[in-house]
Amino acid sequence: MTSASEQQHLAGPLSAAVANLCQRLQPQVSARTAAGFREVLRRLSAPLQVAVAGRIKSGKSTLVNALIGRRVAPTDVGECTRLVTRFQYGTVDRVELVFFDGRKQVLPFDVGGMIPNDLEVDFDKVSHLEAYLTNAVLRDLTVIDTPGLGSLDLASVKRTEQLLGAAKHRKPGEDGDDEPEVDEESGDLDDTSRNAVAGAEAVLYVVTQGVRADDQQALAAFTAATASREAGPVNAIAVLNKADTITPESVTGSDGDVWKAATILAEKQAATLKPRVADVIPVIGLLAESAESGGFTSADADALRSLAQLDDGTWETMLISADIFTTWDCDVATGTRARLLEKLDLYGIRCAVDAIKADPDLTAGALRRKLLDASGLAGVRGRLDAVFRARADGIKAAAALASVTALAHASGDPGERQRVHDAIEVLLAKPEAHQLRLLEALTLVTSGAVDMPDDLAEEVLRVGSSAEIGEQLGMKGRPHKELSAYALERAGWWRSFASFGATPAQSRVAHVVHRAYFLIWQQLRAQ
Ligand SMILES: Nc1nc2c(ncn2[C@@H]2O[C@H](COP(=O)(O)OP(=O)(O)OP(=O)(O)O)[C@@H](O)[C@H]2O)c(=O)[nH]1
Ligand SMILES: [Mg+2]
Repeated sequence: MTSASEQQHLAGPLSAAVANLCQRLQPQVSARTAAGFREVLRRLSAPLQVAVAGRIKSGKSTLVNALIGRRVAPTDVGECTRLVTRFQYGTVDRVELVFFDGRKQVLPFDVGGMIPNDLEVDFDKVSHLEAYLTNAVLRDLTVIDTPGLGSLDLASVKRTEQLLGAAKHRKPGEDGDDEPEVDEESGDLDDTSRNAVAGAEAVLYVVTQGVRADDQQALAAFTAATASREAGPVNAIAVLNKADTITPESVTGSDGDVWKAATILAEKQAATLKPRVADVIPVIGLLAESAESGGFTSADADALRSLAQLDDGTWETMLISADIFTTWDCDVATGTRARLLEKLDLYGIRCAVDAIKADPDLTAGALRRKLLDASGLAGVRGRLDAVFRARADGIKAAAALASVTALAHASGDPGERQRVHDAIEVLLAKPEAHQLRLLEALTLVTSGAVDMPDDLAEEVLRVGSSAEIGEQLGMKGRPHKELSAYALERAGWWRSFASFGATPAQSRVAHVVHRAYFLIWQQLRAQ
């Protein structure tokens, strides 16, 4: 069966160039490598694959629901949360359990329209879940919900790594009929494909208050799981989730404001996690999920209106803790209050009641929008668009090229490796494909593979992570003439750095940066 997502077009000219390269090389390589290339081609035409990763219970599934706009991933306890679930676009809502032997079993949604929490299957045999949903967001983004990294449950971790790293479970017929033979012929194909078609091309990393020292390690674990692909500022952003649970009093400069405290903490965490991630954005996943996925109802709005009638003293007392909130004697039923807590938590409830007090005529719809605003989801969406969607072409093409290189290396045939290498060099020498080389250089620098002085690393990051010339030069809005002169000056500087003073590894990066500036200068001159 072919899902709608597989009929998507390529993300842009860079992906098209790499697809073209794969197609041209196919007749010149071994059957095994060619099978890998077919997989790369399939992946190139699918939407960008974004994995939502992070520690256990950091709110990954909640955020996935908010992003998709539907409460479909089970949150809290249950078996599903231990499985990787890939949410992709489909013309009919459908969930499939995928077994390690490639078998699939359709799962019915539960009464609430969610993926069922308890699966009556042999867990050891299950690889992952594939969810096909009609939600428009998934047309150009496949979202992969993962079990918590750093989880003590080794089996879950292994499954995650396998899925992020493996391409074992293809749909029948997808890779041509010769595929199974190749598979039997060589036990290596799975490993090769694992490198070639690692599941995630980008990562949304979920942290909560106080990045622990081993969160950095968890991020590195993601990198390891994506095999040949590094996570870096081009393809990784982080969110500081559960911002509502931050005690503002513990954050200097917050003036007692939760959101301000979250923003300050997010900036601090960005300093810790950079340059592994582009940004750390505060968000309240729970509020976002309730407001965005139909969880917040007019009955909830009515209950909040009743609560808004309480006198200030009672109200402040009730908000001291979740326990007091549910057990305090008041007209709103205890069950209703528990439900509100589950959907909004104390901070969301306070926000909603404040909004009602400020405008007693607020409709349920308007209240829902207020909660959505308070959740910070728009900020996350904005960054997803700016970092992932806008760069999907570059990210996908770079990932595919890394895969092609890995496939050629794994072939064990020096002639084949050289042919692939030469073809890639020809591709990268073209001005229009230079962006790929720049992305590669950027990743080398930000991952620490190539050591650069901080100011130079910063410059590589700036030039490489934007497609807008003003931003690349760090001179947004400045006159054309200034931009042009600066680009030329930096081109010259990087060229001499490449020749004098740089280590061989730095020199390779410097050549790429030099050429990037040169191409910018050429482009400015042509305008
Ligand atoms: N207060 C608050 N609670 C949240 C927020 N986001 C998620 N939660 C709660 O945190 C708990 C865990 O959320 P999940 O989305 O299941 O977390 P997860 O990271 O997917 O968990 P695992 O998959 O088990 O690792 C749930 O009870 C959520 O309701 C948030 O922004 N604020
Ligand atoms: Mg989960």
